[in-house]
Amino acid sequence: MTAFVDLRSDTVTRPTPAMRRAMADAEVGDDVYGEDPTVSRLEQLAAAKVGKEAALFVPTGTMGNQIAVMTHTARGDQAILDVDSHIYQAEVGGLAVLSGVQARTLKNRDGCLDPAEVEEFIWPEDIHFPRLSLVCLENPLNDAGGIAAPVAAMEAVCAVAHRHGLAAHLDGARVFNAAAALGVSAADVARPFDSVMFCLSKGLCAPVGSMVAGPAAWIARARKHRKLLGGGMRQVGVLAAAGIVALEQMVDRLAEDHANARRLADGLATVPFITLDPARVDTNMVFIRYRKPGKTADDLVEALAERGVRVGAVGADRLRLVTHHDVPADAIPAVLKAFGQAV
Ligand code: TLP
Repeated sequence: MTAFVDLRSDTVTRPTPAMRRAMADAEVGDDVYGEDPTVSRLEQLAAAKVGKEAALFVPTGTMGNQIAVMTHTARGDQAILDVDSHIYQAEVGGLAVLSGVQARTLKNRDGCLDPAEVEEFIWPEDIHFPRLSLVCLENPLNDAGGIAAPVAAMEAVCAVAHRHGLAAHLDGARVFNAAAALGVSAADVARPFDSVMFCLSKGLCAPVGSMVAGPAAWIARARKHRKLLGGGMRQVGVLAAAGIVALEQMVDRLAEDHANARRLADGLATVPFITLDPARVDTNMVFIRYRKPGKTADDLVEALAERGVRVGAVGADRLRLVTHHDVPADAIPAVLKAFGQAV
């Protein structure tokens, strides 16, 4: 492969040798008939990891979130979402297109919605009003800097939702990063929610796949929605096998990515024209501003690429760097040197 240090996302991680071996050896069957033993094993393991009754293997995080929205709502319903959330911002309007759900957005404070603001949004029944049926949170909240909101903050929002008969879904694409940052288990992070989606294909290095978890009867309905969306896969144990390795072997090392992100943030804070708040680096993401007169984030992306470092521009002057398994600790000084030259 290339000599690039690729910090664009943890989605760029490649499957580990143990995953490739497990994939080659996987016992498989037709999963639409419920006959793939490796998928069943992954689903049981995944449910246990997030403390839910059952889980469903889905191709992507996007499909997992959309299945969750579809399973919690009816057409014409409203959902309360964070304006910075992936479901609202980065799933191509799927909730409107696929589920006929209207988004009502609020802005998070430090990575979590304010329970009082959520409660204000919940109007009493009126013949004119759409039914409000769902609140979605995201932890860690990617676009807010990958910050991990404390469990108590999430609990307070879920308590409001439940008091008013709304369901609560967690986009926990990186729920194990949140858990590591907070010093709790993924089950603790997911506990206040009715359902959770998490990805195997990001920091956990599986090539493909995400999980949706929740009560068994709800997962049975979600399974039907997965089929509706074309996500019913056949001998998919070859992919689930990598997912099992992801959950068994790759969770405990995420703290290394967090330590590397912090090293990166501390170093970047001393680079001219770059601003960031290292105290906001909770997980494996570092968001920075590049403010050099006459230059844009895209210019910096290009100058870094010439020096073997890939980062992503997420705005005119904003960039995101994500640490992961394929960025070892000893790559960080080289990245900082490239920044020093590129600015
Ligand atoms: N995030 C990707 C991009 O889409 C932005 C990334 O590089 O971070 N929820 C969250 C919080 C996510 O960050 C992502 C992917 C998803 C859902 C969707 O997962 P996939 O890519 O598997 O559909």
